[in-house]
Amino acid sequence: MQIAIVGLAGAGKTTVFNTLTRGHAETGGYGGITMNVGVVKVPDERLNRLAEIFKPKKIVHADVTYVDLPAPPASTEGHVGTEELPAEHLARLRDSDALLHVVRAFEDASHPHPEGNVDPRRDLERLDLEFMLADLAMTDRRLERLSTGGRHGTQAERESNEREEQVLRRLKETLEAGTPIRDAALEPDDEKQIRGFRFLTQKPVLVLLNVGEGDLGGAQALVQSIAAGYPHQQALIEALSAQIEMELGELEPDEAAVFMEELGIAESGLDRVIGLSYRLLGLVSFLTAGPDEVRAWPIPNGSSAVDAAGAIHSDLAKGFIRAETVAYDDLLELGSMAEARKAGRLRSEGKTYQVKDGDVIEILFSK
Ligand SMILES: Nc1nc2c(ncn2[C@@H]2O[C@H](COP(=O)(O)OP(=O)(O)OP(=O)(O)O)[C@@H](O)[C@H]2O)c(=O)[nH]1
Ligand SMILES: [Mg+2]
Repeated sequence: MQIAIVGLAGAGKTTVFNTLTRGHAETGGYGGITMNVGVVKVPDERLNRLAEIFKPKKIVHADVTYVDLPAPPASTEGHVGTEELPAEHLARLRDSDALLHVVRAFEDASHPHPEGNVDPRRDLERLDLEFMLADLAMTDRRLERLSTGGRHGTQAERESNEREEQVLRRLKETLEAGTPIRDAALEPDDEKQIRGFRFLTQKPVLVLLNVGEGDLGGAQALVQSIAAGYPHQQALIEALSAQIEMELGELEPDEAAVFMEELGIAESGLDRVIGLSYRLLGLVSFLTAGPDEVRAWPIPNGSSAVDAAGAIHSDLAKGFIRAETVAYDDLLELGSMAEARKAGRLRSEGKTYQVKDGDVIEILFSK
């Protein structure tokens, strides 16, 4: 899973990146142009508990790659700012599974907002607009190409081109109406047709309002007021103080716990953002456990046992026989696979079984 951290200049993107990756990338550039990439293990207490039972050689967490991107230049007549990002940055952005959109909501007199005042709604809409313009430019280019070359080829190719043209025309209307593609409610076949474009406004988005350290008390009210004017699909809105979270991340865990209690922060920003990303992407984790490793595997909610097998290795999906499955809580209560089996809690599930978060699974397969 890869998540792109996006936002206008000076919104706090790199501060959020440092919080998530426990990193020390340089902040305060106000229009910085470097990209930072970091891989974060998804915290999962269950793996530690399972390790006590299985004593594996290693523990493997699910991981998330965060990419901290510079703000795109503002679009002007004839220029789409986002497309002027360096190719490597743009590729990372397009390859991401979701966006983490950081919006400045903190006041700081020593770093005045370039627009003269702090206005999270305006800033949120501004970057959204930039991404809509980027998607529109891509749609227009493809439609242009289809209109000149799309009538050639075999019958199947022509039909596919016609269908693509229909979907793209619809998306063009959607974007021109100021609506992101994620709101377009595409049929699965249409979605498949345009998947290769990796449209920016099709990606699920987690909007993070970066509030000042003194404003945490009013953060939920701000979230609600912004959310009321943001009726989009696959969008979550949350608030945190990136500055505080980054400082917390630099403390020893027990010091951080004391500090968090004083500030009334129940869960660290890292845990919260990762949990929200999972929710946004509709992911759950199933677990595997044995003497070699104890491991968490993220899969889309609703995946079948054979999908889970495929997440581990395509051979396991191909030769799938059954999935020996026990719920994490049952395994923990009974203490071992053998006891779980005796108690009848270890189930033999077939290909179509719908995997649940925390299922501990062993795939039996033929080679
Ligand atoms: N007071 C306050 N300052 C913050 C907060 N978050 C970030 N800042 C400050 O705002 C400035 C910009 O933060 P960055 O994290 O560098 O922002 P950015 O979005 O990465 O900026 P660019 O990459 O230059 O576009 C830095 O001086 C940060 O210390 C916050 O929650 N409160
Ligand atoms: Mg930065």
